Amino acid sequence: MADIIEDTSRQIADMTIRGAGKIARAGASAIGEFAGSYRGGSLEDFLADLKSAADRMISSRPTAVSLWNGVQSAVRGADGASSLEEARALVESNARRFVESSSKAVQTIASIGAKRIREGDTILTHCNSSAALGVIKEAHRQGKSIKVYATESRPWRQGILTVTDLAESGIDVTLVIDSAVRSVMKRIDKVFVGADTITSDGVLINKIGTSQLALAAEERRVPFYVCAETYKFSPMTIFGDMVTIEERDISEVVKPGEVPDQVKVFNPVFDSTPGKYIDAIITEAGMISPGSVYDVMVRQLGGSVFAKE
Ligand code: RUB
Repeated sequence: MADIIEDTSRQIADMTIRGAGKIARAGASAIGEFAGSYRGGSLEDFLADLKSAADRMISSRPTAVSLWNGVQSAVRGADGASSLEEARALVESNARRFVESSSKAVQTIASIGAKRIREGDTILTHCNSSAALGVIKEAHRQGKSIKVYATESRPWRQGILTVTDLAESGIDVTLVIDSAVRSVMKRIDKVFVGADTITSDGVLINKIGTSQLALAAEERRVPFYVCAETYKFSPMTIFGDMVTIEERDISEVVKPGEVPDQVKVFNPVFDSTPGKYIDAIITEAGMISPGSVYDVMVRQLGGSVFAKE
């Protein structure tokens, strides 16, 4: 397997590259680079190697459908090319287009989402989502005086990235441990989180603990917003496929020897939040209700959504 594919999938698997948007862009770029530097013989060889590269990339993290969508966007149409050169050029330009459009989507979400934030709002966010942080930072950039609470997000503590980013942007930010969520909800006006995957019936799959934010928000009638580019919508869920919830190594939770050997450790890293707890999903195509995900997906993907093998 080409170095670029091996290196990028390893960095995605070990979380050097993380966050659903970033892994999608990294996966698509790696496939584009793979095509650009391909030095094999025939078109058939290229298509076979491209398929292996795409499979390898997609398998690096199982939950975020963004990675699947990014890689599929990069390879789309290659099998209809009439020469190796045409196929390579197509994959390179597909990858570039995906990276550009996905970065633009994050900016569009920031400007749409910032409209939901009012002067004086206190916001809660979870983990480290570029889409959610884009919204919060855009509201601050517009001059709104806001406060943010950010969860630590055990075990990887992505909350440290979040509070550092927000503090460096000049935002008043407070770090809380994950189990403080229900307790701090009384201070919160709005919750903004990101998404790894959204199913066709509007269920959110995001960092473990997201669903407890949603429950605590529901209890206090605090609006709960999901910031998600539409490539986080999962076409496979239309057909009833379940989203795989990644479980990671127990070494992320306990140090060697810290607990007796017979203790089992369960480390699921994402959870699911039913659409009934979500007030709106902020996408680059506008703000939608969880119940509209299917329609948006069908409109965007057209007939190709039903072309599942
Ligand atoms: C990150 C996480 C983020 C989403 C969205 O989990 O759950 O909320 O990926 O991120 P991990 P973004 O750290 O395990 O990748 O909005 O940046 O795409």
